[in-house]
Amino acid sequence: MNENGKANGVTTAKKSVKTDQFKGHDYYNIDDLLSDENKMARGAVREWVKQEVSPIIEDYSNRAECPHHLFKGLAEIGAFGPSLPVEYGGGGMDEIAYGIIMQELERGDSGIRSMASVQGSLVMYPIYRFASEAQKRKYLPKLGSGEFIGCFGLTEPDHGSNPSGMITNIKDDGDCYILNGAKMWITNSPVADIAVVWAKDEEGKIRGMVVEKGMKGFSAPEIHGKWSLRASITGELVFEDVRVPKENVFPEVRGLKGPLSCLSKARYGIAWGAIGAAMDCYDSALRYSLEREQFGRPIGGFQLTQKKLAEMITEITKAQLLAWRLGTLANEGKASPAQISMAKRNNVHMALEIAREARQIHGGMGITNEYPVMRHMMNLETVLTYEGTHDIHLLITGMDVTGLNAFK
Ligand code: TGC
Ligand code: FAD
Repeated sequence: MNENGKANGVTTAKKSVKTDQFKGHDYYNIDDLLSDENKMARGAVREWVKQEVSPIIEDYSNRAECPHHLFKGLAEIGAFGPSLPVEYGGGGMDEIAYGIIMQELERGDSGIRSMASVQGSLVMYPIYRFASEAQKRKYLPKLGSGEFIGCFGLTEPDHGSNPSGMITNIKDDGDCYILNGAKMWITNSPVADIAVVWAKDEEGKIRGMVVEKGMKGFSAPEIHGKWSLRASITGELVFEDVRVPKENVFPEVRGLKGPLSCLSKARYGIAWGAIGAAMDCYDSALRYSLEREQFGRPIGGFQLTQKKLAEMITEITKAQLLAWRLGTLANEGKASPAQISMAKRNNVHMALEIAREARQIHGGMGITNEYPVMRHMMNLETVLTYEGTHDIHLLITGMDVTGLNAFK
């Protein structure tokens, strides 16, 4: 918005609204359930997002460019592996702190939260959990400090929801394995220094390994043309007879539970993150409803607008309670994969519905980048699909409650 009230060449009628009219998002006093450490982490990340992300994000998203310079800042605020041990590059905090950090990042943009989710939960976590001590010492401090960027390669061009069908494979060749295959839709792959890659061995067992940038036969071309998550860089991973040293292969873990346990960590973070995107859309819609007048009064005075806003804050509150309870279970090591699936599915869908309703409240202005809602809405289309689609998570719940497996 410029001084003349023009946004993107469109004249708007903005009035200033007193923020003390806002009730905020904490409708059920969830703050009372948070520790001081949780609140401090939230405050620090919220401030960082305000300073570093909000002023630039529309521009980067418009240009479909990833603000890579934020990697260092993300490391400094402890966004990479908040609940991993400090000695391995993490933040040493609890799972609720991890969730709330993801919430605040996604209030800025899902792509920024993705940068942190991938680095912490999909790269540092598998190395911490599955790699040899030497590999942990080699990679984790550099990942935690943002010196190294990592990516996670599970999805293949022909195997998305069904990763167990993967064809990427390794063959034993003395002191190394020869890796062949391709991965698709990999967040950060074109800029990554290392990739955690999942491939089948000669017995057909899924193995995890660290592949380093510069290894002969390894490339990571960028995928262009995304209308969603435009401030996040996505690419492929292509392996043509890449010689991966044996010490880079995770020694113990076999099978799909390796990558799926990393996904449980990341899906948990998304269940919280989506709330942040929903809050930003709700804030914008509430503010606009009080500023914008039609028929001689603020549109927030119309019953249909109030219905939208009341339902938004109700759904945000339900999602917060779901995330908080999931967090307490996670702190006790008791959050099951199916419970995580339910929260990821519910909260992302909730956020997408809120983005759509918020867009309506903004009328025509809602489709512009003067407001954050359309960007969040487009981002959330990806969030609904990655880390397991909306329907895959429904089937995981279905399997859990019936004991019958719809996938086999
Ligand atoms: P299934 O036979 O059910 O399971 C195989 C083994 O894995 C265990 N398991 C889990 N372990 C930990 N956490 C979980 N969430 C787990 N889910 C299952 C399971 O107990 C079993 O263990 P064991 O000991 O018996 O071997 O496997 P399935 O082949 O039938 O597949 C089930 C299904 C469909 C649910 C699974 O394949 C799935 O979740 N598919 C969705 C794929 C997915 O989510 N891909 C995400 C790719 S990464 C990504 O999107 C990153 S986005 C990054 C960003 O934020 O930018
Ligand atoms: P498909 O599996 O082909 O699914 C297509 C449709 O069919 C979906 O609606 C799905 O729900 C439905 N479907 C499939 N199977 C069933 C079934 N059994 N019953 C009912 N419906 C079914 N992957 C990574 O490994 N690492 C990453 O960093 C990563 N980042 C990503 C970033 C972006 C921007 C995007 C878009 C994706 C990313 N992914 C990543 C991949 C993501 O996890 C997959 O897109 C997702 O798992 C779905 O796979 P797919 O796109 O092949 O869809």
